[in-house]
Formats: sequence, C-alpha cells, structure tokens
Amino acid sequence: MVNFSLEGKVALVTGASYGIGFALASAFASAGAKVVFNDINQECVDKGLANYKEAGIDAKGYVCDVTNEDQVNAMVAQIEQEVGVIDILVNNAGIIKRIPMHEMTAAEFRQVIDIDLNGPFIVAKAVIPSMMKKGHGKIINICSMMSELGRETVSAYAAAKGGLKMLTKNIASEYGEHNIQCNGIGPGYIATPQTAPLRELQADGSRHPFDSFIIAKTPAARWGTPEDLAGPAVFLASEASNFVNGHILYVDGGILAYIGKQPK
Ligand code: NAP
Ligand code: GCO
Repeated sequence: MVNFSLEGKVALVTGASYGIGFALASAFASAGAKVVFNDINQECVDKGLANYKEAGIDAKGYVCDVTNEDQVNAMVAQIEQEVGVIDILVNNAGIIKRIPMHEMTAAEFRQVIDIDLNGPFIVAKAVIPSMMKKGHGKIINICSMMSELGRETVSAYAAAKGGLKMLTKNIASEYGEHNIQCNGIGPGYIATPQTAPLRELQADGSRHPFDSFIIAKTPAARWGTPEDLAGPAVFLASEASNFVNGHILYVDGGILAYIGKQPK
C-alpha cells in the first residue's frame, strides 16, 4: 500500500504566512501533518496564523529570519520542545529583485543570495542532526525555472536558485545513508504576490506583456496556482517518495519542455 499520509509528522515550512508556502503547509495539514511555519516579523506571523485559522488549520507560527543562524537554531529548538522533532522541512522563504545586472549593487545581489541560498543551508543544517537521530527526514527546497534558465534582470535570483538546485543534490548525496531524502520542487510561473508585478494590467486594460509571454511559453496556457504545487509536495514529503532523492520536480505546466507558441 503506497503511503501518502503525513499523519503524526511535524512539518516546518519557511516563509509560509501566505503564497506558495501557505498552500504547501495547508496541503500537509490535510494529509495529517502538524504544521509549523515562520515569517520574518510578528505582524506577518499573526497574519499567517489568521489565514491558517480561517482555513481550519491549527498551525504554530514563529518569528525567524532564515538568514540568522542564531534565530533559526533557537526556533528549531523551540519547535522540538513545543511540537516535536521536525520530520519535514520545506525551504520556501525567498525573495527576488528584478534589476539589470549592471545596475544591481553588490549588496542587493548578496541579499538575494543570503535569503534564497544561505537561508536554506542554515535551516537544513539546523534540522538534519535530529533527523539523523530519528532515522528519517524529508527536505524539500523550492527551486525555480531559474534553476535551469536565465532571463534579464534576475541574475541574483537565478544564481541563488541554481545554487539551491546543487545544494539539494549535495544534501541528498551526503545524508541519503541516514534515510533523509532531499529533493526540490521547481515551480513554473505561479500567481502569488511575488509575481504580481508581472501580471499587472496595463493602463489601457490590456494584459502585461510578460503575462502574455508566459501564457505563450506555457503549454497549459495559464499561470500556475499555489495549489498546483500541493500534490507534488505531499508526494515528496511522504513515504511514497522514500527512494526519490536529489531530484528537482518541475511543476511548470510544461514550460521547460516547450519552445513556445509561435506568433500568429
Ligand atoms: P512570496 O509571496 O513573496 O512569499 C515569500 C515568503 O517568504 C513571504 O512570506 C516572506 O515573508 C518570506 N520571507 C522572505 N524573506 C524571508 C526571510 N529572510 N526569513 C523568513 N521569511 C522570509 O513568494 P512566493 O511566490 O510564495 O514564493 C515562495 C517561494 O517559491 C520562493 O522561494 C520563490 O522564490 C519560489 N518560487 C516562486 C515562484 C512564483 O512564480 N511565485 C516560482 C518558482 C519559485 P515577508 O512577507 O515577511 O517578506
Ligand atoms: C521572474 C519570476 C520567476 C518566478 C519563478 C519562476 O521574475 O522571472 O519571478 O523568477 O518567480 O522563479 O520559476
């Protein structure tokens, strides 16, 4: 019997007050997991708690900046004390800066790398020792189309997400013998606050050019929703994927397979 259940598991999803993280944590709760999440300040955590309560989910929220190792270690210790050892980690927290590379400051570049790549390292490092003691664990890193492709203005983000793909493969390699599986999910273009600027209607009411571009590049001819990622995430968090390790599962509606719809 294939086991997709997360019953009795503790799942930490970083940056999960809303957006993709919220959808994944909600799916984990539906599969039986006890959900914990963090966000960067109490206001965001409180908003997240209200969102989970509205969805009928009893989640616990913690204030923690994933780039701050002391805060991360303290949060993990508090979760272990209050809820239990973390069985499933989703490194979801992330930012993007869309700036032409020759105009981007080194500080801006470093900030994206810090949150999108150093953060997942710090949080994974914090949860692995207890997973090793427990004899199992699941780590899911939220990668991107930019783990494989580049585009104008997202140099820092692509570098971070490309690095996150390789960090995923390295954690899989180093900890597979401890029955810890580390995989990535590579979402396509998903309708969340992070991509809202790319979907804004133009002054004349027409679609944003980038919106039309993504529709033409996606065989499904639509943007993804956070809920499109839920099933793949539950699969990778469950025992059904115990022999899947070091894999980046692209959930992109077919973007990476498609040259794009030819202009009429
Ligand atoms: P989002 O709506 O911008 O949400 C990102 C979350 O991360 C927010 O809750 C944010 O909190 C939190 N966060 C940012 N910096 C943090 C830090 N230092 N410590 C803790 N939390 C932090 O993004 P999203 O679209 O849901 O994306 C979630 C993940 O999926 C990101 O890693 C993103 O790169 C990736 N992704 C997104 C897409 C897409 O099309 N949307 C596609 C592929 C991959 P605050 O609100 O407090 O800043
Ligand atoms: C962008 C978008 C993308 C998505 C996602 C695609 O500006 O190109 O924000 O980067 O966020 O990462 O998979």
